[in-house]
Amino acid sequence: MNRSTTTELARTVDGSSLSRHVVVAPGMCSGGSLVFGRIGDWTWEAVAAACRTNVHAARTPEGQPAYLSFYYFRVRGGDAVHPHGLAFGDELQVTSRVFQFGSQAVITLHRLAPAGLGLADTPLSPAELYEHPHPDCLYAENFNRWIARSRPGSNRRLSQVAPPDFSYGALPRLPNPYSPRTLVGRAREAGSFYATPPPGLVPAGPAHTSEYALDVVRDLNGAGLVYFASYFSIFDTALLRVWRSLGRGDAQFLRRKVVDQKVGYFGNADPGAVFTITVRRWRSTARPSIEAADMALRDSGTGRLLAVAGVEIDLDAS
Ligand code: KGA
Repeated sequence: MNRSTTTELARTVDGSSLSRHVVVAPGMCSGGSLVFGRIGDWTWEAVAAACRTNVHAARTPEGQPAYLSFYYFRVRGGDAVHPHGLAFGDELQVTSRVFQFGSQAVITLHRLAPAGLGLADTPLSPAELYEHPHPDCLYAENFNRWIARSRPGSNRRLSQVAPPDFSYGALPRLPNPYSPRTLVGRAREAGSFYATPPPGLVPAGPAHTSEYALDVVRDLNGAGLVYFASYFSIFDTALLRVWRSLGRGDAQFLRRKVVDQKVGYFGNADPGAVFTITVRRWRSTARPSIEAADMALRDSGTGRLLAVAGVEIDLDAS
């Protein structure tokens, strides 16, 4: 079939949406963070197209590099498409839509549908993602804020600065009830997405704490920042240690089905940083196969909260 030899064909659906046919290739599927990296690339492409901004080489008004940084990343796995369930050659229809979120931020929503569902020409509405998601599809929500380094060469204090050509006025607005601002703000304040435990979740066992030394080979992106997708793999490294301590095997970890994952990014780090990661587990009383991990990543030297993650996994699938 000719189509399956083409990895991606993006087309603009309207001023705020991109649609593409994707054949899953080795660079976007694994038990790690590759798929999140790819979704993030689609966010940048969608924002570049919708805002007519050179996202990939953006500059502050003073001419310093500006980055469309990831501040919150949520992904919800579906029955057919879920983050670690993609295989070489799977065909997807990916629809991405960008929403305005103030003068220095954007929200981008993505639907990864099995190509056979025929959703290529169905626009992605916020109500679909937040209220009636298709059970087979993977949905992702990216909240990005424009940043620049406050001091050249240091990632420790990033500040909000949008490039002068960032044009967001024509974008649709995300309806207020769907805004992740309060959810993320609370997670930052509490160091947890589970400060108010969701109904039906009860603590499972004691908290685990481990250290992770920033790996400059794997964790930095081409701009020298800790790569947003690496936060996923750093949290997964901590979670895998917990699974091993429970006697669970690596094969089971690789087969895990993520039904929901949230990551909030509150700070970056420089080479030489060591992180302390705390993992608390929860289990569902209604569905015993559902387990949640509530994780906080802090700079070991200063105790500063850099990121928080919450992940819900269906153990039956692994
Ligand atoms: N609880 C406690 N303190 C809070 C808070 C809360 N809920 N909300 C805000 N604050 C504090 C915050 O700590 C800060 O205090 C001040 O209020 C302003 O917050 O001045 P202080 O004492 O430090 P605000 O307005 O949210 O700004 P900020 O957090 O200071 O700065 C925003 C950014 C986005 C710069 C910051 O959150 C940040 O650095 N986030 C990490 C972004 C990141 O590194 N993403 C991954 C990088 O990679 C990436 O994105 C790409 C593109 N990649 O890898 O390819």
